[in-house]
Amino acid sequence: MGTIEEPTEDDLSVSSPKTWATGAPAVAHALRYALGQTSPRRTALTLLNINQPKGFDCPGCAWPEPAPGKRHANEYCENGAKHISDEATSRRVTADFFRTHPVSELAGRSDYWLNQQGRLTEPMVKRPGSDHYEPIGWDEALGLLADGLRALDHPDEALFYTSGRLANEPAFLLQLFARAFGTNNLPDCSNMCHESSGSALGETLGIGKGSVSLDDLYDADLVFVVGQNPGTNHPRMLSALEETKRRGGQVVAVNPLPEAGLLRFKHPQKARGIVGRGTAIADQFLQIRPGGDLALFQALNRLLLEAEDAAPGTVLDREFIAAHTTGFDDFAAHARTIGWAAVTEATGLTREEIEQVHRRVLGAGRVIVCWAMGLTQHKHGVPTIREVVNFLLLRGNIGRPGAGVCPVRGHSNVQGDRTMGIWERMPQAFLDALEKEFSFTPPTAPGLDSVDAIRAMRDGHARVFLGVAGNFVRATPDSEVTERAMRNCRLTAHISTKLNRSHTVCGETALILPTLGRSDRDVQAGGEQFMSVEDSMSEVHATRGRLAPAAPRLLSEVAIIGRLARRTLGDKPDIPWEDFTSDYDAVRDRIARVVPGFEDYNVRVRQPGGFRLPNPVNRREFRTPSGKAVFTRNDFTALRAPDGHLILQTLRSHDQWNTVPYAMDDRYRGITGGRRVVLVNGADLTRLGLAERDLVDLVSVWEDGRERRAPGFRVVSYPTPVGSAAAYYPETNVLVPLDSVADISNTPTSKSVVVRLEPARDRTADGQVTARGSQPKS
Ligand SMILES: Nc1nc2c(c(=O)[nH]1)N[C@H]1C(S)=C(S)[C@@H](COP(=O)(O)OP(=O)(O)OC[C@H]3O[C@@H](n4cnc5c(=O)[nH]c(N)nc54)[C@H](O)[C@@H]3O)O[C@H]1N2
Ligand SMILES: Nc1nc2c(c(=O)[nH]1)N[C@H]1C(S)=C(S)[C@@H](COP(=O)(O)OP(=O)(O)OC[C@H]3O[C@@H](n4cnc5c(=O)[nH]c(N)nc54)[C@H](O)[C@@H]3O)O[C@H]1N2
Ligand code: SF4
Ligand SMILES: [Mo]
Repeated sequence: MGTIEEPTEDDLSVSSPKTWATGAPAVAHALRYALGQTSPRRTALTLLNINQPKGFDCPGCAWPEPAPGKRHANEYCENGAKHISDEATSRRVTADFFRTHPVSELAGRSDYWLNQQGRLTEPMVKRPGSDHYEPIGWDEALGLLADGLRALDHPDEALFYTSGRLANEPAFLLQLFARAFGTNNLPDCSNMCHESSGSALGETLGIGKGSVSLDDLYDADLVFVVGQNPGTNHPRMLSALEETKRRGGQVVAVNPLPEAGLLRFKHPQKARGIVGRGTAIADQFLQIRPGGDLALFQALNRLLLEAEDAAPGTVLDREFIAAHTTGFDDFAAHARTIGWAAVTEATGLTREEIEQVHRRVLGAGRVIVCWAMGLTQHKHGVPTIREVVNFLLLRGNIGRPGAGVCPVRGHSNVQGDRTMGIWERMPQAFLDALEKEFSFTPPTAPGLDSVDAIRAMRDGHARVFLGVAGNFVRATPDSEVTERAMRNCRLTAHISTKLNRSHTVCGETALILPTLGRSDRDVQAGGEQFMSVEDSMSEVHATRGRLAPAAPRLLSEVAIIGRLARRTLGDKPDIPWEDFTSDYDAVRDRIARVVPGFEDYNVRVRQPGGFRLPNPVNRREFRTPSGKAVFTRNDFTALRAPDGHLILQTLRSHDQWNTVPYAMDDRYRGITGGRRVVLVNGADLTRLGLAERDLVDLVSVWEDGRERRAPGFRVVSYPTPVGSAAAYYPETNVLVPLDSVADISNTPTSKSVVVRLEPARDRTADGQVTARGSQPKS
């Protein structure tokens, strides 16, 4: 395993993008990563337990597992195996490590290097004025944090950030603690992820979640996969789509990039998947311009209205519209004004292509639309998703088998965390239920989301930051602004499994509180514990760590939050934090009484495969003010970069988990040995006077006139639509202006950043750039 070298960007090699995803090489690739992290024995143990009824939930994405009887012995994908191996690594970060590496040095390290150091092992503190983390006992660490919280002038000066890695039980306790402390400041990764979906679905259907199950997906006649790269980010979704196709369904993929998994799929667990050509996934691929999806769905809606005019009573589900919806007339009047010239300009698609999709829709009794970040992270993300809902409502494709909305979630429990109350704006009914159960009055003023949390730290209105899982300073936009904001805090603390940049860009006092991961066995006073999670399709099930904990001094998240809450709050309000820690059944009993749908939680979560939360939409019950589903009228929007500029999307490579790159490769896109690359259409290269491999800086342009620069990117010619570009997150977060957010959801517009490419300014003497790139030189 040896020492970890900083990666350089000198080995960049580019081949043409792959046209298929998954298969034998993928499995070998995952094993290679696993064996680089730990022993063959631990690798085998890890892989035997992932996604099995008695094992742990994959800590990767939120794609659901098939019902227990229908699971493979290997119910995981290449990336799932990598995510779990990354956690189960045998490498360790010890007190010695921090003695050798001052914080100022660590702040100049790459995300890759920090993560590769291994699992955190003991609590550490960086005291004011010091440049080193040093060991601290748990009692003292939690006492320091509790004192910091209590010393604030107002509870709203504290921030409690989480990422969707957190399981239900600690998530419920964290929001309980924050609210008992007196604040709704619960920013989370969802603010930067599917917030636009939650906003649009809540407003139109009355609940901010997807409505479909795996069986629905299998039974659909037509599935749209929009703004999503499942081959990399939700690999087992491809097995589900393969099944849809086997049963005669069709798939339409909408994406600016010809992503490998959308085109062809080879199933790694089936012999025919390993050899041969595999299954073609997309029956039709629409290579859309960034941000063109609103126009696309408006055009499809107009075509449906016109088809109904031509053959009344045959196209729209008139009965459903009359009985279950409002706003149809206003929506329809507006939809009829959408013009073809504007649509083809906004989408980059031809009228024939869109009419071909329309014919597929007419031939499909049951339609599902799946989407992810390609829709949510745009300024008009919410209207786009509302237009998708209009599209489904027109033919009654909501609330019946084989049809519905499918926002495909990212983190394994991001949906569950919201269900548990991790949201800065939980509805009053939830707050009332908390009050009844715990006899205190939760604050009602809305808290801060991720973007507003940064503003509050920047402006000195928030002074203590606690991050539970996640990597706040790397996941958020405008890295330089965010880092200054974080450094402005009096006290920052992180409950984490692995070292990341948020530990190195810290407040005056900083704490690292190391914790058990998903795969670690969790033994408390009441015996061995398990936790539970909710996937993207509202299935709630148990997750139980099976490996020996990474270090003897780790505490579980539940224990850390429980002990911190006790130290901070004392016995006011009277909440039995110790009971919660010794037996997680005690937490679940409370969840059962506070959160609708969790009745008999402790019994039902022990059934193999758990249980599914009911979605009222599937009974055609819409919890909107009118009690009906809502058609909306959405202003036509198209994205356009000024002359000489491109619209940049920031996306994930095949070899990373969010802010954590595992390697410098992106196999399916044909890129190896470098992440500081920008993918640009060949015609734009010619127009901009650039050549393949040129070294450029990406400079983002925003109305505040401030220059944001990501230095040292290699230009790669790639089939992205003319006028657009793509580069990896988080290296490009420095370019996303804090104030460039989606309307309504306040989600950073990570998929549409206006940039220009300039010849690189800073090169090292030999003309090379290092992977450190934009990070401050220490
Ligand atoms: N291996 C791996 N798996 C992951 C993650 C990871 O980092 N690594 N992250 C997890 C998380 S938290 C999330 S949220 C999900 C994210 O899953 P995705 O949303 O698939 O992730 P991104 O890489 O952001 O890719 C967005 C896709 O949208 C396309 N796109 C960009 N702009 C547009 C547009 O305007 N219109 C359309 N139609 N398409 C567009 C891009 O070309 C790309 O294919 O993945 C989860 N799974
Ligand atoms: N430019 C740009 N920015 C983006 C995006 C984008 O597409 N483009 N995507 C956004 C999206 S969709 C998301 S979800 C966010 C992701 O943002 P985050 O969720 O904040 O980031 P992660 O990289 O998933 O966090 C990784 C860290 O989590 C910790 N961790 C891992 N497992 C555990 C665990 O079991 N317990 C605890 N306590 N800690 C653990 C480790 O210390 C690890 O370093 O980023 C957002 N930012
Ligand atoms: S599809 Fe997602 S949840 Fe399933 S094994 Fe792969 S990464 Fe894990
Ligand atoms: Mo996400």
